[in-house]
Amino acid sequence: MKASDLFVKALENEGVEYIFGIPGEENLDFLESLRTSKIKLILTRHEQGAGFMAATYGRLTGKVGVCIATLGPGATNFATSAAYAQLGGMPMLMITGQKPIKKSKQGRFQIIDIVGMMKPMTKYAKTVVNGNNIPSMVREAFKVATTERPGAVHIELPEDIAEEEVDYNIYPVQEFNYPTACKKSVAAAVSMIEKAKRPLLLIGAAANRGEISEALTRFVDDMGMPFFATQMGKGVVDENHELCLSTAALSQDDFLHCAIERADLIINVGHDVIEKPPFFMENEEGATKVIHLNFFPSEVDDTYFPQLDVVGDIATSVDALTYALTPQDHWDFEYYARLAIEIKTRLSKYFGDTRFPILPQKAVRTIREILDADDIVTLDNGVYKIWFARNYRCAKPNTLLLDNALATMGAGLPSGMAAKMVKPDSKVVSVCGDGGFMMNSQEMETAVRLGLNITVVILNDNSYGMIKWKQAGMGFENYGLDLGNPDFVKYAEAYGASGHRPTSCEDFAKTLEKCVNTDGVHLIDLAVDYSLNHSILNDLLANKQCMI
Ligand SMILES: Cc1ncc(C[n+]2csc(CCOP(=O)(O)OP(=O)(O)O)c2C)c(N)n1
Ligand SMILES: [Mg+2]
Repeated sequence: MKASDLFVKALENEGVEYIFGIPGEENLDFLESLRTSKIKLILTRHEQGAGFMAATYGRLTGKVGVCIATLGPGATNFATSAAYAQLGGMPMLMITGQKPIKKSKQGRFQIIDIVGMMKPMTKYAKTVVNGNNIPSMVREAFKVATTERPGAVHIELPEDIAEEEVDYNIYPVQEFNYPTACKKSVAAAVSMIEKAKRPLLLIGAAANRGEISEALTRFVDDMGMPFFATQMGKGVVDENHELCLSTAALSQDDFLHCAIERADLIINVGHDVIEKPPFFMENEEGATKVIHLNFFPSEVDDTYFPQLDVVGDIATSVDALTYALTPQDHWDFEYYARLAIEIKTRLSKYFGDTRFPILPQKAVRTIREILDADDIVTLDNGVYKIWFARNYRCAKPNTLLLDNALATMGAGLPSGMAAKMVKPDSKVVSVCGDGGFMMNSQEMETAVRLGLNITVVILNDNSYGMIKWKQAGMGFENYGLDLGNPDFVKYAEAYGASGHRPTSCEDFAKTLEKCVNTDGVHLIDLAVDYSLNHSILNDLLANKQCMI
C-alpha cells in the first residue's frame, strides 16, 4: 500500500477523529489518503489556529489532537501552538510536509530545518525516512504525547516518502497505567501532614488532567482541609465548596497569600513550574514546607524546591493519603475559615456595580451567572485573565480554559471552537481582548463554516491593556499601547456571524443570555473599564493588612 495510506490507517488506529490544518502541495498524497478515511479534516484560516484547536482537543479529551501543515511557512506557523501545547501539557501531534528527501530539483526553495526548529518545543520530532517505519513512529509519538507530562510531538512526512510503497503493519494501542507512589514517600507525606499545624492543599494544572476530581474531593471532605487552586487547576474540586479559599491569580500579595503565609505546609497536588508561581517558596529556616505530589518529580527552581516528592499516579497517591491520614486535633483551620469569608466579600465588591463601560469584575460575574456548571469559558490572554482567575468560580474541571503556561495571545477563539466540538452539549463563551482577538480573528470564518454555536466576548479597551497596566505599575508614562479597532459588529457580520454592542451592564446580560441560547456564531463588542486595575491590583493589594 501507499505510505500516506498507511499513515492515515495508523492515525485511525489511534482513534483520531479530526485533523486541523491547512494542507500544502507537499501534503497532497496524505490529503488524498485522508479523503477516504473516517477522519474529518477541519480546514482553518491559519496554521496557528489549527494548532491551538488541536492542542485544546488534546487538553479536553486527554487524546492526541492532530494538526497538519505544509513545509516551511506552514510549519513555522505551528511554532507558537507547539509551545502552547508543550508548556500547557496538552497532547498534540503536528504533521508537516517536506520536499522529497531522496532526489529533488527544487534547490533550497521553502526548505527550513523544521525538525530542528521543533526539537526544543516538543517531546519528539522526527522525519520519516522510510515509509515502513510510519506505524511504529505514530505509535511512539502518540504514547510520548499522552504520557505525563503530556505535550507536543511532530512528524515530518517528505513528499517522496508519502508516495512510496510499504507493507501494512499496524501496532495495537496498549493501555498505559502509571506506577503508584512508593510506600516510603506516602509514609513521609503522612508524617509531615499529621505533624503540621496549618496544612493547606494546593491544586495545580496536572490535577486537571485525568480522573482526579473525585479523589481530591474525598480528601478535602475527609480531612476538612482548606484548599486553593492555581489558574490551571481551577474546578478540579468545586470552587463553591466552603473550604475553597480562591485561586492564585497573582504570585504574591493577593488576599489568598495571607493564608499561604500562615501555612506551615502546602500539599501541592499537580502543580509544576510551567505555571506562573502561585506563591514563592522561601529558602529560610522555619519557612513553609511543600510536598510535591505529581505524576513526575519536581523541577528545582528559585521559586519551587519542595521538601518531599510523592511521585506516581495522582489519584492513587491522593487516595493513599486519604486512607492513611487521620485528621489531627491540633490542625488549626480557624484562620483559613475566616479568611475564606473575607476573600469572598472582597472579591464580590463590584458585582453590583453597573457603571458602563463595564468593570471586568462585573463582566466576569455576569458571565458566571448566565452559564451553567458544565459550560465552558475559554480565555485569550490579557489583563482580564487575572479577574477571571480570581472571580470565576468553577464547579467542574476544565470549565475555564486559560493559558497560564505560555500565556499566548490568539488562542481564545480557536480554543473555544475546539471546546465546542469536543463538548457540543456545553455552551461555550470565548473571552478575548481587542488585541488578542485580532491575532486569530480570521477563524471566525472557520467557526461559521463549521456551524459552531459559540459566543465571543471582546473586552474592548482600545489597547493592549495588560501591558498598559504593567507600564503604569512600573511608574512609566502611558506610551505605545493604544490601538485603533475595526467596527467589531460589522466585522462579525462580514463573516456571517451576528454582532452586538451592548450599551449598559443590563444590556450585556440580556445580549449574552440571548447569544448563548441562539444557534450560530455571535460576537459581543463589550466596552470595558480597566481604570481600577492599578488601584486594586497594585495599590490596594500591596497595602492590604492580613486579618489577625
Ligand atoms: C502572542 C503574544 N504577544 C504578546 C504578548 C504580550 N502581551 C500579554 S497581554 C498583552 C496585551 C493584551 O491585550 P488585549 O488582548 O487587548 O487584552 P487586554 O489586556 O487589553 O484586556 C500583550 C501584548 C503575549 N502574551 N502573547
Ligand atoms: Mg485590550
